[in-house]
Amino acid sequence: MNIREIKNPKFLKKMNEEELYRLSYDIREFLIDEISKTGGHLSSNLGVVELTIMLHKVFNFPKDKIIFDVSHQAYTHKILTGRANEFDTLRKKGGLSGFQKRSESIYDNYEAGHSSTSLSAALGFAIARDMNKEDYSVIALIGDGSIGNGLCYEALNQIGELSTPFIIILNDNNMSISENVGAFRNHLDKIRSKNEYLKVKNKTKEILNKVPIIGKPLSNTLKKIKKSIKKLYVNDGFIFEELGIDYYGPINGHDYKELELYLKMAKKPVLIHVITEKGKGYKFSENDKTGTWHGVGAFDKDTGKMLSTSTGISFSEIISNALIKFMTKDMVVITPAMAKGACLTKLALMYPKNFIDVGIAEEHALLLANGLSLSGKIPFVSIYSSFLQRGVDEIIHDIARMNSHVILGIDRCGIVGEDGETHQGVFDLTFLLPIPNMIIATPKDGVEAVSLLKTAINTNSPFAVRYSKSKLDYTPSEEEILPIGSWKSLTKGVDATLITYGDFVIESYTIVEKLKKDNIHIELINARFQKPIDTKMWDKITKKNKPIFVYEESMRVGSLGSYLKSITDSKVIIYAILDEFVPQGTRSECLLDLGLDANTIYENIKRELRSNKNA
Ligand SMILES: Cc1ncc(C[n+]2csc(CCOP(=O)(O)OP(=O)(O)O)c2C)c(N)n1
Repeated sequence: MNIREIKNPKFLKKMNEEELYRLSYDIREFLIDEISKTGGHLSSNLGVVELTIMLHKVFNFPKDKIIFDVSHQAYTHKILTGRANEFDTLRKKGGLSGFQKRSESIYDNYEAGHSSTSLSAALGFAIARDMNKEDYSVIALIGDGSIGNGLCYEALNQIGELSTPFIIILNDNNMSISENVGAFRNHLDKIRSKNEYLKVKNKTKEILNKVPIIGKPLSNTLKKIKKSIKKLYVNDGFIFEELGIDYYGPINGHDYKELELYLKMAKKPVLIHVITEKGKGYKFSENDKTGTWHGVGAFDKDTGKMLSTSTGISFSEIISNALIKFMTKDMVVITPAMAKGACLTKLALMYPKNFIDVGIAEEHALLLANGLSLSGKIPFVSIYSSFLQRGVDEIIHDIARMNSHVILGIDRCGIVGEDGETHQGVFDLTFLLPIPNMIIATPKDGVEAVSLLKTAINTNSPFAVRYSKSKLDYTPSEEEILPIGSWKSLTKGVDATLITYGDFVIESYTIVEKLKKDNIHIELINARFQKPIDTKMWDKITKKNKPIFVYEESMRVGSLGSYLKSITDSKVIIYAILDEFVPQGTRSECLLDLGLDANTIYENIKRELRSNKNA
């Protein structure tokens, strides 16, 4: 079948089992082909092809509503809803989003990117439906990694007490990005491996063999089957049943007959436990336990070789190597399910007793760290900037208020690019700056990153070290403990001061050099600490009575610049992100669109200083 010609999912209604299997084969080929060129979430999507097809066959979207959790696994949904033709633009500027996107299609009811929001949001849809006395199904599709997050328990707590029709599909591939962790994972393991399960499976097969289900509407026979299958599960005591949610499963998520039977039965609050194989259909991603194939860049589909063009070493890797170097018996490195992305797998293997993967549980990670710190340990929480948004209260109410020695290694700060709005690391400074006791620092390069980490380990305070996704040239050198709050003057200049930090320091050198050619001389300051500030240096800067430019890869409101502006009468001009969400694109494309690329800043500073002279 020509996948690109699919306009909507109506054609599925008439398909028989054989045709459906052929379609899943074609979709997998298409996905491997397209993702090998653009990059994207490969394994999660290969795992849910049959499940998504059967959902579209059984339900009538968009009248029925489906919310994909995270929505990184919604590619087959995009294909079936007429977006296959746009896959060559996947995750590119102006192109198809890697997640559900309401502006893309009437079939996308919700948007995510962060995990574990689907149950609560879908419940909102279901309650609104009941209030309006409407009749349609609401489905939340969530993975076994994402259902481990605390948000889901808040939702389940309410869902279990309702009798409104609401369908949860638990897509269990026994994997988060890498192997899933935790007691809930163990519970799902137990369900899967229970002897009763096999008994149930055989019985189900027997029943299925008696009825040719594919294509038939929900009939009386089916209702009877539902009753007899249901009976097989009674007394299992699985957590969902205990919470008042009908549980069906585990079922084979690659078997169309099974999928159709169970999806058609779903009424009332029900959880259907579907077992799928992450990465199915591509030999390199099948059985990948490390998460290598979860999210990929472009790759050679025949050899499985990644085609990365970027060279250098990432801040994540530099920090992780430094953690290994500085490791003591009292240090504890914590990750909320991001060991692979944060380059912590080597450390985890070397120091299993000093490493904790808490699963997708950012808020828990922070409180756990606080408890460890109050008991004399030195916790380092490695966390992506955008995922830290979840933990604001834990930082304010717990860590900072108790002035605990918790180190936050805030990864993916600034523009992250292809994942778009939900993943840009542009808010953390805004929410951290007003918090008392916090020390906040952003290194300009690898050497400074390691020095800041050493400083954080040796400073008894909440300490955030922020770093970007960039890859760098890095030659290790002896790290030093930096005076808290110290800035560094990098170039001399009498006409103005340019204050910046992080990756923008490099861009600023270019700006300063270009201005020199125009006979404009600027003092460049590396404000490596955003809190506290270097008050001595700040006094000197303000006394010059010359314009002060602050250049930041962060939201303008709540930026370092806005703080500095609030404490001086000098002219402070801030170049930062205005009041908007930053869409997907490469980092340079995003910066250009935001007017934050080096050339635009150079032009702006030049214009500003010339008009200042003329005034
Ligand atoms: C709050 C939050 N933390 C971390 C992530 C990064 N992340 C994206 S997908 C994923 C794994 C999800 O696992 P699961 O729900 O089992 O889905 P699968 O990919 O296995 O289908 C993680 C940790 C995220 N998107 N949101």
